[in-house]
Amino acid sequence: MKDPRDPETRFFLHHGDMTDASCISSIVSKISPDEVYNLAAQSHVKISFDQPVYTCEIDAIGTAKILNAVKCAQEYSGKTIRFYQASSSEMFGKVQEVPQKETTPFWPRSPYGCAKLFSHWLTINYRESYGIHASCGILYNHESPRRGETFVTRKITRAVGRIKMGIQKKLYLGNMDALRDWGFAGDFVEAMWLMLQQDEPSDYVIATGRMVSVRDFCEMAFSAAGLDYRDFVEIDPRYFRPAEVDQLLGDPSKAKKKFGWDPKVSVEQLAKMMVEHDLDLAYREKTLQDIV
Ligand code: G4F
Repeated sequence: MKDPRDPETRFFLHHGDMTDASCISSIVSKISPDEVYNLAAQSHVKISFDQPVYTCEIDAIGTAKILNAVKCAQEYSGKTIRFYQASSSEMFGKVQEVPQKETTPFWPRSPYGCAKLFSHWLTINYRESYGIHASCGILYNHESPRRGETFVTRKITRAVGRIKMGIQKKLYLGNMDALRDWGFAGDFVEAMWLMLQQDEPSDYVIATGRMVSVRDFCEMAFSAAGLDYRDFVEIDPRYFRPAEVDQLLGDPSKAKKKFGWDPKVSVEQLAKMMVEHDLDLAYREKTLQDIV
């Protein structure tokens, strides 16, 4: 008998590819999951302008493949499979209302935003057409020390660490006036799970309800290491986007009311957490450089 506490028996990785409908289908029918979280994406907004077709293949058509696999598996086995779709605040783009809520009209400003909007509506369509327990989390920017290094918060905190350790001189950024509602990924993932524990599926804005600029985030991150960002940050037009989302501010009151969700980590705490992690990383980098 397998020990259910053994991670080896509780966690398996199955190889798959979002472009391959047959493999997605066979994985879903083979494992017969209770819950499916579709976080698969080409998730970088700037890259989506350079790779629009690939972005749509994964972020839009990929969702159609997973949803259809869930529908077929559910029809075949009779078992309910709950589905989470990672919708994005990027769908609000040129915002039609401040703050944005679940009923705010969408106006995406990038191939990424357009692809996510397709998936958002397709998820709602599967819920309405086939009674699938499918919910969309309209998540605002969520960050942590695990964030990819080409997203602006991590790019900044990586630079802070490296500048502090003397292995980087400058940080080049694009639009520092962009405003975002940044939260901690750990808090936001809890909201995803809570959504699927509800009796009825629905769509929820997940945000902190506070908006700060890229410049403000720089200020917080550099000062957490005792530095003044103005001494190190320069603007490089390469990082501007063909169309920008100037501001995003979410109203998470539906999630709070329905399942008591509240973010616990402030943007100041988040910046400090990421800087501490990246100071440590840069220290190790520097030590390695000094040895070899
Ligand atoms: O960190 P970002 O690249 O995130 P963005 O574009 O807001 O998208 C992220 O959040 C979305 C949720 O709203 C997700 F759906 C999406 O997958 C992703 O996780 O850029 C944030 C802001 C932008 O306005 C950008 O123009 O920072 C500005 N920015 C300024 N300089 C920069 C830079 N962004 C990046 N990546 N690199 C820069 O040098």
